[in-house]
Amino acid sequence: MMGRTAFACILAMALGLCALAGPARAESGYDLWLRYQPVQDDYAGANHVSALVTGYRSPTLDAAAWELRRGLTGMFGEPPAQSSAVTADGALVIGTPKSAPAIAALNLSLQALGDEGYLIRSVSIGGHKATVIAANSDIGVLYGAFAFLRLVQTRTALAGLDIASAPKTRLRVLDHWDNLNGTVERGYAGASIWDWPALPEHVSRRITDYARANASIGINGAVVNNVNADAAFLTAEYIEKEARLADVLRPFGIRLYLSVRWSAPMELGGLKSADPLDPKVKAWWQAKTDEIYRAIPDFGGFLVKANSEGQPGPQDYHRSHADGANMIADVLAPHHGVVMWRAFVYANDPKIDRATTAYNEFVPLDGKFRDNVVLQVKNGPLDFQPREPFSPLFGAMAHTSLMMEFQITKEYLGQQTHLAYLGTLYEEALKSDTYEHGPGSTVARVIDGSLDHHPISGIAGVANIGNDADWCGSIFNQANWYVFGRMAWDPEISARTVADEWVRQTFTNDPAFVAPVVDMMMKSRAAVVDYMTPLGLALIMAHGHHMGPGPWDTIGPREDWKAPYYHRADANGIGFDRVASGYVAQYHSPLKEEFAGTATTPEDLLLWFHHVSWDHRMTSGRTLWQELIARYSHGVDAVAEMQANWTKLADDVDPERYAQVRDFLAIQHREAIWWRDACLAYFGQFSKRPFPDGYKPKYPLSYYEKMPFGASPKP
Ligand code: BDP
Repeated sequence: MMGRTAFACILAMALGLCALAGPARAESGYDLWLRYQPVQDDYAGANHVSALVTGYRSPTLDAAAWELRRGLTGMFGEPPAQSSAVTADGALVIGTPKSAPAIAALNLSLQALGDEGYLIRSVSIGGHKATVIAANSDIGVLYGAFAFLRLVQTRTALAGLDIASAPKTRLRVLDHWDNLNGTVERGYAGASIWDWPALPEHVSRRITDYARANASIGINGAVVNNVNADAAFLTAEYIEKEARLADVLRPFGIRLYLSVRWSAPMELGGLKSADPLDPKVKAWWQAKTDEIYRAIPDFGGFLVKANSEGQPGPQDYHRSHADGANMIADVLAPHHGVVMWRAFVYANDPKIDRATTAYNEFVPLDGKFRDNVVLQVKNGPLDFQPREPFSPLFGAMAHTSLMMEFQITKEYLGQQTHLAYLGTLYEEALKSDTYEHGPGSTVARVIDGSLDHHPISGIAGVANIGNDADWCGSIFNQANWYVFGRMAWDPEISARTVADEWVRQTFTNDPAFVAPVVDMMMKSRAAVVDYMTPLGLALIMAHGHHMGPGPWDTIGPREDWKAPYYHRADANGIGFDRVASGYVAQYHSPLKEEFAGTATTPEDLLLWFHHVSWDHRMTSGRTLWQELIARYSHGVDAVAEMQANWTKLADDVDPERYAQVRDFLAIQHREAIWWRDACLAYFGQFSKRPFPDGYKPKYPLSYYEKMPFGASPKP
C-alpha cells in the first residue's frame, strides 16, 4: 500500500510543486528549527497520525492544536482530520484530564509531571491504537505537542512511546538587552524585535513566532529590556505597551519581566533618594508594582543590575544588595513576583582581582535574601569569556537561590559571523563540580535547586535575537538559542544530543550530513578559545566593542578595563597569579588545592590561575611559548577544517543557507588568522623567544594595533 508521504509526493509532483519540497528551496532561516519539511524518507511515523482529537478549548490548547496541524500537514502533506473522539487507529489525543474526556478516561498518573511537564504515550482507546499528549496544565500540553513534533522531525519511531518529561528548573528566561530606541546592546542580529512605537495597537506576527519558538524549547520568561535599564519602561505609557506584548506571549507560557533602573523613583517619581530603607521609596515601588500587576496579572518580576558598571543601586545609600533586593521582593511577594538580582559586580580598584569581587560581596549576604529573590550569576567570574572556570559563587551560597546567567549572543566569541556552538560551553559550566557537599555537587544541581533545596531555580540567557530574517544573525547562531532552552529545561542534557536534534530539524536527517555537522559544532567553541584566548587567557578583546584582538589595549578610565590587567605578560612569563589574589581560595577542596599548583591546574586554564614562565614545560613537551603558538595555530586550522567540511555538504542544503555558512566561515578564517597573528606579535615582544618556521606573524605589531574597527588584515 502506498504510504501517505509517497502519495503526497506524487500529488506534489503532479502539481509541479516538487521543486518546493527538496533541499534546493532557498530558505532565509526564518522558520528556525520549526521547518516541518515534507517527510520523504522511509519513515514509519507517517502512518501513525490520522486524526487530531481535542477537547475543550483555551488559547494555549488552541496553540498546541494549531502547531500540530501545521507541523503534521507540512511533514505528511495533508492535515490530520479534526475529531472529538477516537474512531480509528492513529489518532493523536491531546489535553489535560480536565480539557479532554478521552484523557480523563485513561486515568493516567500525571502527578510527577508538575505544572509544566508532559506525557507522550502510545495507548489503546476503544480498541484503536492512539497516542496521547497529556499534562496537568494546558502549557504542559503545548510543550508536549512541540516534543511530539520534534520526535517526527528527528524521525523517532512513534510506536510504543512512553515519554514523561518535566523541566528541572523553574525560571527559564531570555534576557533581552534591548533599548528603548530599538537598538540591542551586544546584539548582532539587527534591531530589537519589540516595536515600541507601534505598541500597544500593533503586534507583528514575528512576536507570535518568537513565542512559538520559545515554547518549543520550554523557555517561559522574557525580560524585554536591557539590564542597563531606562526608567521609561516603568511609565504608564510603556506599561500599556508591555501589557499588550504580555497578552501575545501568555498563551505560549511566557511571562514578561522588566529590568528596572534603581533610581526610577527619583527619575519618575520626583523623590530625593532611592534609598531602599526610605519608606517613601518603598511606597513608590509598591504603587508601581501594583500598577504593573493591574495591567499584567501574571507579570514575572524584576531583573536588577545595581551598583555595577556605574549603574545606581542601594550601595549609593550605604545599604547592601540584600537591603535593595528585599525591599523590591516585599512589594512583589503578594503578587507572587520574583526579583532576579544580578551578581555581576566588581570594584574599581586595580589592587583587587576583579574575579574575586562578586564572591566577596555576596557570600557574606548568604541567607539574608527573601525567598522570592534569586541571585543571577554569570557562568564565570569575569564576563562571558570563551572559556572561564565556573564562578565560585556556585557552591558558596547554600541559603540563597542562585540562577545561571549565560550569554547566548556571542559578544566575545566572534559576534555575528563566527561559528561557535555554545552547547559545549554551557555543558562545561553546568557539569563543573563545586564539591559543595562533596563530589557530585555540580553547578547544574546548584541552579536546579536540588543541591541545597533552594526555593527558586533557574537559568537566564542573554538573547541573540533581533529583526534579521534569520532572527540570530546567522543560521548557526540559532543553535545557541535552541540549546539554551533545551539545557534550561534539563541542565543535564548533553550538548551533543542537542546539536544532533537541532541539525536534524534545521537541515536534514540524512546521516551523511548530520554526522559531520554535529562534529563541526562540537569542535567549534574550542576552536574559538584557541584562536582568541587559549590556555586560560581572558579579556584581551579590543576595547569597548570586543570585536577582534586587543591585548595591547590600555584605553579607558579603569585599570580593570585594560587588557594587560588580565594577561599580565612580561619578560618572565604570562598569566594572572590568582593564588596570590585570593581567588583560588574561594573554591572548595579539592579544587582549591588543585588550582593552587601549576602542575595540577588543567592546562586549558593555566594562565587564568598562574603567571607562568615562557619556558615552562607543558604536557605536550613544548615550552609555554611554543604551546601558545601551537594553540593559536590549532584554532586557525580547525576553522579551515570546518570550511573544507562544509564545502563537501553543498548538495545537502538549500543554496541560501549554504552560502551564508560558507561566507561566514571564510570571514571566521580570515579573522582567526588575525587573532593568531596579532596576539603572537604582541606576546612575542615580551617572550623574545623565536617563532618556529612558518609561524611568524605576517605584519609587525604596529600594523595590528592600528587596525581600524571593522577592518581585519587580508590573509
Ligand atoms: C558585559 C557587556 C555589557 C553589559 C554587562 C552586563 O559588555 O554591555 O552591560 O556585561 O552584563 O558583558 O551588565
